[in-house]
Amino acid sequence: MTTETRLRIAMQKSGRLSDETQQLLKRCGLKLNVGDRRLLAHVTNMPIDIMRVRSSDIPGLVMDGVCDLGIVGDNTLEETALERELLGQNSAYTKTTGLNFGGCRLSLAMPEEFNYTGLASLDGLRFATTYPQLMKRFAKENGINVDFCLLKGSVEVAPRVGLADGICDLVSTGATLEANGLKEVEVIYRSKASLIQGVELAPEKQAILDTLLPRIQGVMKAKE
Ligand code: PRT
Repeated sequence: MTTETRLRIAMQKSGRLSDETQQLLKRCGLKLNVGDRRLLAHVTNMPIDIMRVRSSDIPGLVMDGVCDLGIVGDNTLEETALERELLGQNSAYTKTTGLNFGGCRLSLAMPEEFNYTGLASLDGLRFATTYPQLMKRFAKENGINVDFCLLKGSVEVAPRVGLADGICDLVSTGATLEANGLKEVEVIYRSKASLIQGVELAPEKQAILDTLLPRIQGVMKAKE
C-alpha cells in the first residue's frame, strides 16, 4: 500500500494530551511504537500513520491538508481557527467526534486583592494570555474593552511582575492560580479534546476512518 492511501493522524508529541491520545489509539487496537524518537510512526496493523507534533501545530496541519485527522484541545482549535480567519488563511475543519479527556476551562483571573464586581470592573485592564483571539471574542460579545499581551507560557506570573493587570489562561484544578495569588473571576470557554478532520477525505481514507471511528466512540463510551 502506498503512503497516499494511509490515513495520517496528528497527535501531541509530549504534554497533557499525549498519554491519553496514545492510550486511546492503543485501545482502538492500533499497533504502534511511539516510544521511540520517530515523529512519523507507522501503525503496523492498519493503513494509518501517526504524526507527533506540538499541539499548537495540529489545527493548521489539518486545515492545510498535511494531516487527515488531528487530536487536539478545543481551545487550541478555536484559537487557531479565529487567527487563521483573520489572516485570510484556510480555517475550515469538521469536528469528527468529541473526546472525553483534556477537560479544562479558559478563565480570566485577577490578583486575590482585586475587587471584582462583574465584567464592567475589568474594563480598560490589560491581560496576559496565550489565547488573544478567544479573549478578544469574549470581550466583544460582552461589551468590555480590554487590552492584552501575548505570553506563550508562565502566564500566571504576569500580574506580579507588572506586565498585566490580570490573566486569561487555562485552568483545571485551580492550584496554579492559587499558588500565584490569583483568583478565577470568569470562565470564558470550556474545552475538551476533539478528533478533527479538514477537507473531505478521499474514499479510501474515509473507509479507514469508518473502521476507526466506531472504535474510538466505543472506547470513549467505555470510559464514561
Ligand atoms: O504541544 P504544545 O506545547 O503546543 O501545547 P501546550 O503548551 O498547550 O501543551 P500542554 O501539554 O500544556 O496542553 C495541551 C492541552 O491540554 C491544552 O491545549 C488543553 O487543551 C489541555 N489542558 C487541560 C491543559 C490543562 N488542562 C491545563 N491545566 N493545558 C494547560 N494547562 C495548564 C494551564 O495553562 C496552567 O498553566 O495547567 C496550569 C493550570 O493547571 P491547574 O490544574 O493548576 O489549574
